[in-house]
Amino acid sequence: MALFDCTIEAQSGHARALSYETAHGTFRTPMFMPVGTSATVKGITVDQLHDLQSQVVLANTYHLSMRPGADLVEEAGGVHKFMNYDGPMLTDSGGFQVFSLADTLKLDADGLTFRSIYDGSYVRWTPESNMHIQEQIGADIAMQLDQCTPYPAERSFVANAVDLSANWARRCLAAHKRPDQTLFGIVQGGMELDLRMESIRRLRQIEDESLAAGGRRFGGFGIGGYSVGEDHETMFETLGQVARACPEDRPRYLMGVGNPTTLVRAVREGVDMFDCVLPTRTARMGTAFSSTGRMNMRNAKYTRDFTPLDHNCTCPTCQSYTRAYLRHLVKQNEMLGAILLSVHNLHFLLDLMRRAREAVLADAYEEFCQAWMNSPAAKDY
Ligand code: PRF
Ligand code: ZN
Repeated sequence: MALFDCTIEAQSGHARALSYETAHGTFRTPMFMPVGTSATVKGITVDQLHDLQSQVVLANTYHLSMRPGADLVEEAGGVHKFMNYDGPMLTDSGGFQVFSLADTLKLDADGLTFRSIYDGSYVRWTPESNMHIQEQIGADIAMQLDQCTPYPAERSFVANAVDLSANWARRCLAAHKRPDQTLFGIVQGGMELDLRMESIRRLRQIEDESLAAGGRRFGGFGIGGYSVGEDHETMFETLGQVARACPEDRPRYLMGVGNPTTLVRAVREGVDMFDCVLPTRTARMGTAFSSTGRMNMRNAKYTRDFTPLDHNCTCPTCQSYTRAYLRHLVKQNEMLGAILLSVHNLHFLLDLMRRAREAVLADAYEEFCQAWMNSPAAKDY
């Protein structure tokens, strides 16, 4: 297998099981990617990630380029060496962080200027400089610089973001050179189906022109601009058509979505990859995912509950610790509480996607989906 080869191993309805080659090993979809914003999945060691059979870790260009800086990560030998992780990694471009975190943001045709959340200093990014930073960080997959629109938004504003993101996609693809790293394009267009289709048409055209000129193609397609405040049904009105209009022979990655029921439904629509801070962030707030729905571990009903967190879970936390102990840790703000719940929540989503994959391989995805939707957990997410 050559680098960035993508094999469709099975399909069940629109749901797919892919395998994808990177310089740090093969990953298999459907797949959830834990978020390691600052080159760490908060509270989790790389050995624990390995034990959880996590496949790809996502890091953020925005955060790493500010602290400790892309030069330092490069000097360390790249992000893998820096964080002692040898599996596949992906960096988000920071397009989303800039638009969601920035208080002062100036956009022009050439790029954007914003103030760092770390020290208020002015930062200037162009598609070219962003590609250089992501090459310095050195993840296996880089994402194009894009403009994610909020919801609701004026149609003309969304149309403009589609145009800008397409122009940046062209410049990112032309500037991207690192041979052991691939670049994903990103689809925008808000909730407007025709703008989404226009965004995909532009990405395909950019790729054709690049290939004709002896350049590279996109390694996959990010689907951005969803989960920005709209309700789930609004997203699902267009998501399936958008996912399936992306090239069939490469991964489709729904960015920033981690709600278990949404994952199960999005896979049915033809989405392959997901990332989200939800499992680790909710863990730090004392909430556990479970086969019966969300559990707030601060709840007094767990005070004398000496049973495992989730009877149906095989994770290390559920093998060894009781609800009463976890409640105590969370109530006391002990860091072990956040760690043990993070392990459990990550296991929950990683395992859900492993089972989704098994269902696709058995051509039984519809049954898997129905079983999930009928389970007590489904309504809670
Ligand atoms: N663009 C990028 N990263 C993202 C998003 C996006 O639209 C989203 C939207 N849910 C999450 N992360 N570059
Ligand atoms: Zn567990």
